[in-house]
Amino acid sequence: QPETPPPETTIFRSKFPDIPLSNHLSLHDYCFEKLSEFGDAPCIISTAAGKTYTFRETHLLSRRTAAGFSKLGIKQGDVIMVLLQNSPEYVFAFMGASMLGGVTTAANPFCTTSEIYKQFKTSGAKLVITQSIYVDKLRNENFPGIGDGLTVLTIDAPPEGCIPFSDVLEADETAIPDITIDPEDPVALPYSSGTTGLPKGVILTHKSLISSVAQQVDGENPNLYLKTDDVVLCVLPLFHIFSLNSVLLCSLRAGAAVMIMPKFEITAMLEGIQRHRVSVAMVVPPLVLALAKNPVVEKYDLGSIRIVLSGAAPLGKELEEALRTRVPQAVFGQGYGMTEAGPVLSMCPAFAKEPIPAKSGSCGIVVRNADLKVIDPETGFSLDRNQPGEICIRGPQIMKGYLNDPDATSSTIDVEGWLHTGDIGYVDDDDEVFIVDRVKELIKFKGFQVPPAELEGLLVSHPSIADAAVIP
Ligand code: 4UU
Repeated sequence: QPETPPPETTIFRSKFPDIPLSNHLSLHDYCFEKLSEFGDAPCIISTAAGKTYTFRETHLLSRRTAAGFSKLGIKQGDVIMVLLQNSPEYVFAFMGASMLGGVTTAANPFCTTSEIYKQFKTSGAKLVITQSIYVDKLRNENFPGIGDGLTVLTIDAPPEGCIPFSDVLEADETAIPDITIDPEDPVALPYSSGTTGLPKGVILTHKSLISSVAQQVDGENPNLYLKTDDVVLCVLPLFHIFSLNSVLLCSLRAGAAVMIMPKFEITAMLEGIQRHRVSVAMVVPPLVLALAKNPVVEKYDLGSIRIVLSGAAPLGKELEEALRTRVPQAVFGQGYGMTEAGPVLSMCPAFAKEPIPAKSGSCGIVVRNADLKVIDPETGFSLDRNQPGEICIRGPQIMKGYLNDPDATSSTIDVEGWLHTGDIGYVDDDDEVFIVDRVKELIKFKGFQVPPAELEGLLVSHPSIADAAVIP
């Protein structure tokens, strides 16, 4: 019996034209490329420290950090681990590492000691930057001794054996070693369980992150139009790719300020929004819930907000409607991301400079300079519009692969370069992406990943549990 040939692949593209992408810059040079245009404009507003850093100051302090890391022995290709709440030092450490050709792996400070140790160990981190309250998480039998094999910097008063981060900020910025960065070199190593198993290091290169940022904020008609007078809310944790990429890196590139808050606390956030006239609020559904439902919101002026961008988890229509009544002047929409995808796959077109309206519940349109397809998860054949299937993405922004895990890499990115997301969705007649389900093993809690395999491992480690299966 002759088999029926596979149908032709239906590829979905952005409605906005492709843009030229840099193929030679390092991430820090790309982000600070327009320093001469807006060097004196505010870059980081720290609510906790009551301090504002201009773009020029942020660049200088990042360079000093690079020189300071170099003095501590960090070399090109080395990994540094960041275990921090959002803070200006996060930015200096990430950018400073990039300037040395280093790689940042960031972890949630709420992770347990053993989770942090696994990431520390598998990433091969040479240095940890944290806060004094989390230093105890680095003291267990597995970690090398602090100050004795393990270098730990704290951004506040250092406990015994730790080095104050302020030391690196005093290094001589002209002492950065002369290195050449290849765009294919890694710069960020977030951890994600992907479609199956335990968390793995996701290799994001200079090229991937530059491409992803450019797909959002570059060009004549940016898909996510950030202006130099924008103030972007940075309350989502920077150890998650949504905040690192769409909040921080996009704002740096576009010349917008970020208002950095160490953690989500509704009153502090509302005060910050009112005081600093926040204009772009990047949020996750639990934050939308707080903004839409908490009565304290009525006491504050949210009139400065022009964009609300929600992502990282599905958002119900009722919640969206409830939020609209609280910030009626703002354009509301979603972005759809996945750590491995660099991370942004699609973005609401109503955020563009020349906006195109989007429907409620949609995750926007596929980003520029990328291909998206929807496949039948059984046959792998591509599906047409309005037919739900597994979403796949291809483009210069996707990860290079998982660290030291060629099998997981090849089962996620196929030979044609398509990254399989494990999300079920469809593209409608207006090119808008709708996510309807998930086929991968993943639970999301407040936008954070909870890999079932990790919970199963924890459960079966209990002497009275023979076997366990965790499902959403
Ligand atoms: C339904 O969640 C993220 C990244 C999100 C992001 C990044 C930049 C959103 C907007 C933006 O601008 O990454 P991960 O790796 O933590 O989780 C990925 C998974 C997806 O595969 C999908 O299942 O999180 C889910 N997800 C969403 N689901 C992400 N965004 C959405 C969404 N609706 N808008």
